Amino acid sequence: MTGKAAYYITTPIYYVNDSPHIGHAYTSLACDVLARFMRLDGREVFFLTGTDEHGQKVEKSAAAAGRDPKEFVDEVSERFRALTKLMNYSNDDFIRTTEDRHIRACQELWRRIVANKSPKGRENIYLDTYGGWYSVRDEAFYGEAELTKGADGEKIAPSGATVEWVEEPSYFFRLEDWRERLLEYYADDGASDGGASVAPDSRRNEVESFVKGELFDLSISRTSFSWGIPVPDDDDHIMYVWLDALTNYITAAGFPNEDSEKYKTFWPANLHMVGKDILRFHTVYWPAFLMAAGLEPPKRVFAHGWWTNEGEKISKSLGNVIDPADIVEQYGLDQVRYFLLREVPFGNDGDFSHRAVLLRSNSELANDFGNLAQRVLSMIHKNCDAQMPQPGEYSQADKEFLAAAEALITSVRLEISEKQSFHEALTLIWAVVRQANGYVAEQEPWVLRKSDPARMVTVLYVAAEAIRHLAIICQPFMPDSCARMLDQLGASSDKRDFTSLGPDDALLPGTRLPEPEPIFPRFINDDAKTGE
Ligand code: ME8
Repeated sequence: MTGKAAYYITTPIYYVNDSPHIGHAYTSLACDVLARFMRLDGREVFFLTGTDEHGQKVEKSAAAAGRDPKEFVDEVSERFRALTKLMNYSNDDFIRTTEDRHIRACQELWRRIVANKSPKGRENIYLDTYGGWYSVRDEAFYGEAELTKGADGEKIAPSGATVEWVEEPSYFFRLEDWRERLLEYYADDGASDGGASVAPDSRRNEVESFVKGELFDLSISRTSFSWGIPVPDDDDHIMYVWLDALTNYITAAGFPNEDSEKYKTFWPANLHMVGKDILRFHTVYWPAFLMAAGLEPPKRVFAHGWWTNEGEKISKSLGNVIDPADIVEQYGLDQVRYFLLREVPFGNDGDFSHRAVLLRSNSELANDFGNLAQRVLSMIHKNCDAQMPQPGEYSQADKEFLAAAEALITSVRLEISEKQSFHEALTLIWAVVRQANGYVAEQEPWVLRKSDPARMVTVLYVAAEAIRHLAIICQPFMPDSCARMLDQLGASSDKRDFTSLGPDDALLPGTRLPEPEPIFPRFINDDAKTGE
């Protein structure tokens, strides 16, 4: 979709019991690329990330560290803020669930859910006693039938986490009454407005069959610990951490001030990006809570897959957690950003391996793209007096090649804005990168230098124009490297958005060019470094 409609995109807010790892970096990276893409496409964007700071898991982690919970969350939250800087995310806000604005929003949401009746005319929330299994690690309740037996006879949740028996007074949300409304919500294919409400399709099928099955009322408050947001008018209860956490998305949009410009502009959110493990919370509980409060559900939830490390599940106990700071230091930020979105079809699981990062950095970034720019710019520098040359008349081959570069944005836009197929978008872009290399190889400007210097100039200009298109379109993925490439091309800094694609804002002949420098280094495949 093009046009100027506002776009609100969110990452999950991260639990502050942990340090940032590659999984956290991945979800937010996908959002960042989408946010940058939408801005370059002329849309007003609000990109939110932040930290999820309440609940039993965080309370336990603080206690284990011998710290007061607030002091603990203040410190750990900063690590996630640092991640946003490290990864060069362009988030517009960083929300913390311990902030007053959020506590206010949660309590108001609760009140509204209480004030409204369910579609079956019943109270949405009622007080009872919860007796059942709870996993602190997942912050989730499980039915007996979902559990398996561990090695020592302990009960294990489908996620692999252990569960404990919980019995305490609790408020319940009448989830079952919202089944029909939820099914209608999943059926909306959103063809004119950003796609289906749950994506990819396999995930939509998964939640649909969950909701068609037996739906238990959801326990939404806890009484056996205190690190959470008090339930309005009943201080003995704190809200279930997922109800609290999910509400962050409307807090940041200005709720409960629904008359605010921000709320009117950005709610409902266009896209909640999540990992597949938290699909149910976002596509069942969250829309049901919102509908019960009389608010609109998000337009779309996209669940991506999980990363393994060199074939193994990533876990603290295996000691194979990948710290984004380490790989950024080793390979460079834009190389990591490119790799994470290129390596795996977005939505599928994928494996991180040093060999794969090296291969892609060397062959696709250094060889295919970096060399292309370096060769063309060096020839211009040497043979055209370090200025963007004035091209002569275009040949048929020039026209066809430039037309392919100019058409690229249309197919890339479809893959990114509507399908979140980042890998497909990169495949399409790289097809043009390869076409550009083919063009230069075929036209042989180094031969033309002697035989037909005027034609050489045209060839170099056409190649530079194609590189400008590629660098503009790649900006969301690799902002710093593309900015450097556009600087080297002498592309005006206010002509780098998608409206500048096409011939009207073409590179200006006569522009002085700096000495070209390689943008993407080649990595030596050092066995010691890869551990292979
Ligand atoms: O779930 N590969 O927070 P979180 C890919 N606080 N993604 C991974 C991953 C991996 N190996 N490991 C984790 C929470 N993730 C809640 C969210 S939102 C209202 C509350 C992803 O810190 C995971 O799928 O445990 C999730 O999207 C994100 O990291 C946050 O995980």
